[in-house]
Amino acid sequence: MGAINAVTDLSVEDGIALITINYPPVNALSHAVREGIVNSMKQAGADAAVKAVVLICEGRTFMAGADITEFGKPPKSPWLLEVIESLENSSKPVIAAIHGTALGGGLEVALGCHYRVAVPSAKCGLPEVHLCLLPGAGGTQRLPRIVGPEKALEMITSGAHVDARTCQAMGLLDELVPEGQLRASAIEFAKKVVAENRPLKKVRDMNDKVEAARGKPEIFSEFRKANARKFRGFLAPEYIIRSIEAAVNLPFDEGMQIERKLFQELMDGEQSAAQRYVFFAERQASKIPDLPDNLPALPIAKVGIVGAGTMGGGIAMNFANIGIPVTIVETRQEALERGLAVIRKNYETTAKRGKLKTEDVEKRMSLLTGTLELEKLADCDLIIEAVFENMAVKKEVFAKLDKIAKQGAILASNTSYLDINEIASVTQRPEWVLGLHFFSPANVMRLLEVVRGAKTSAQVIATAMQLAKKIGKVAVLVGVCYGFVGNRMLAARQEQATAMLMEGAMPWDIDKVLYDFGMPMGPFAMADLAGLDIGWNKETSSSSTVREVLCEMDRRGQKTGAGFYDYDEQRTARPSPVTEKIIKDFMSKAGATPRQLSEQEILERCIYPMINEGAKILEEKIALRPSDIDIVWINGYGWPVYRGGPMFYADSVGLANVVAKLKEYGPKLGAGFSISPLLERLAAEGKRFQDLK
Ligand code: 3H9
Repeated sequence: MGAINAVTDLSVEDGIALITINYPPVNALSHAVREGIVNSMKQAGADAAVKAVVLICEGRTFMAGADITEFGKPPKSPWLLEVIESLENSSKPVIAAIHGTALGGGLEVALGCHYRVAVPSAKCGLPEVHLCLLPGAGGTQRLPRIVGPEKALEMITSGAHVDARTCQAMGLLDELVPEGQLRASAIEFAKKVVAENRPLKKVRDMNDKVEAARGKPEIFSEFRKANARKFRGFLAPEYIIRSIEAAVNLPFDEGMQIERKLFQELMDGEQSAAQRYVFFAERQASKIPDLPDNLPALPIAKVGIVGAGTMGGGIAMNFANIGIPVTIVETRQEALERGLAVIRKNYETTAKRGKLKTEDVEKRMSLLTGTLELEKLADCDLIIEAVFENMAVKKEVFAKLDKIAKQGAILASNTSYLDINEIASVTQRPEWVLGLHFFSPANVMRLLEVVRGAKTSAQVIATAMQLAKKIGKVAVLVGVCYGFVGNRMLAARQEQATAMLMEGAMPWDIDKVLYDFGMPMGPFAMADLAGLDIGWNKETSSSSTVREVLCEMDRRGQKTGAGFYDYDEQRTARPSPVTEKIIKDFMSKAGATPRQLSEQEILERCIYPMINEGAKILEEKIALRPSDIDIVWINGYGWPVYRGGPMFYADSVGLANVVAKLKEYGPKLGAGFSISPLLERLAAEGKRFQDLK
């Protein structure tokens, strides 16, 4: 007894063997962990003094899954299935003792144990779907046997982390034990199992729930139908459904074979490669190479927001949600009241959907203070300006804030395009100034572009990155340029989409191609949603573009019932003959002959110029790494995660192919278009963006 290997310890207390795994940070089931468990089980099995076994983890969590870093490498025995068999086939009861998160392969290991106990703060889940996988170590076969196929479908296709109490209610956990006393309580539980001579409960043999669902294919067809929108484009949910169908219709061992086959197909596919890449890309984004290690974040106990419009209100909610008081400043009382009322309505809607307790609506609202005096922001640790997108206006606000804000306060602008350095220049403290570019709706969208000015201090950046995580955002550090990473690339796409209108493609043709690619909507549907009059000026409008003409006709998007599309009462979009005529009139005035653009051309002309712009962004060091650009597009613009982001997508298409196509389309791409030297170099060298170090 004692150390089994570098990550596993085996000890015996009062006849109970304790297998303790210690493999930081998340006890992922790497080879050493698997080997440690199997060897411990052998020893515990052979030791006559051992009556039962407890499997427990050190550190912040129970096993959080298979080791994702091992995927794609040659598998090494013992495999996870052997580990689980060694637990399930043990002649002595095995109890999983869970804290933190038992996820993926970790939960599958726990399902291989005869009993499961957990502390109330623990969570269980099978999140493989987020990696475009299915639980491949029996999860799709065992979970339905405990919780029934309906709940298993929900839990595995959503990948949700389910809290311990709900798990106990579903029968997934046998007992909850006091917080902080897992080890002692699990040993007590094991002793009870021995004393009462309880049976070795093997989940594989629990057939009641799956048998009850046999001959009811509607369980699956209805689930497919109800979730069709949510699953659009994703492979894994359908594979998961099929695997659970096998659990219902076949004996356990045959179901396991189906699970294995489906798992392997997913693992070998492009979607899983993309989603595994995104998993690490997201974590990489928070790592800033030139910040000193362990630079402490500044405390942010009070936040000020200038502007109670859609953005300001949404931003405020992020902080109220985590208990940070926010003071919101407006220039007019009615605008302030309207802003606060919108926030309240948002919270109430969430409460109505059961996602927020009614008392929490009041609690959060009570953290928000509205005022008309900028001076009230004097004691804020962070002030975020969210006023009209105009440099002169923003400068005026910052000059005032510089006089009002206390020393050591961070001053942020929520600008989407403007030069943070110019904004910072009107203050005496440019090192305290940065951009925090939230995406609309700011309380929902996960992306935060943290814009580093030329003088922004390291500590201010570190604080912003950590704060972003606290409010549930994915932060990406970007440099100063027009539109930063996201909107700058969006502009490249928009330019092409607009140009194609003048060649014969209609807005709905272009939107359809991007929707089918997996985007939530195309550029014209997006423009209608945002409002066509953003940046439009009635006084200077001169019917010079399709968009201007639409605005002049009061077709300003969804809010006016018409824009590029016509909308009915339910806001369902229909292609508009009015828009079509406007476009055709423009074409005939320009003497252009419409032609049929293929879906391939539409897709390539929308996306390849974006990739090219992304490469320029890398050359100019506006983004730290290609994967950061991908994280921006996935979290800020709904780029389909199963395509890994635009830069990953470019790698999978092949950079030489991208360059060849850009050259072919060259004359159509506009006078200002040029191919990025970085893109051209990588293509010539046969390299990928992922090879950039
Ligand atoms: C699976 O199990 C397949 C099986 O069904 C079948 C097999 C046959 N492996 O997120 P954090 C690293 S698929 C390797 O920042 P948090 C992560 O990269 C797996 N590494 O912490 C990071 O490294 P670094 C199913 C992993 O507290 C560090 O741990 N399981 C793994 O915010 C900290 O991570 C999942 O999909 C892993 N499995 O969140 C669970 N997990 O510090 C995936 C994490 O170098 N994990 N790392 O950047 C999570 O959801 C979160 O990490 C967790 C902690 C909630 C656990």
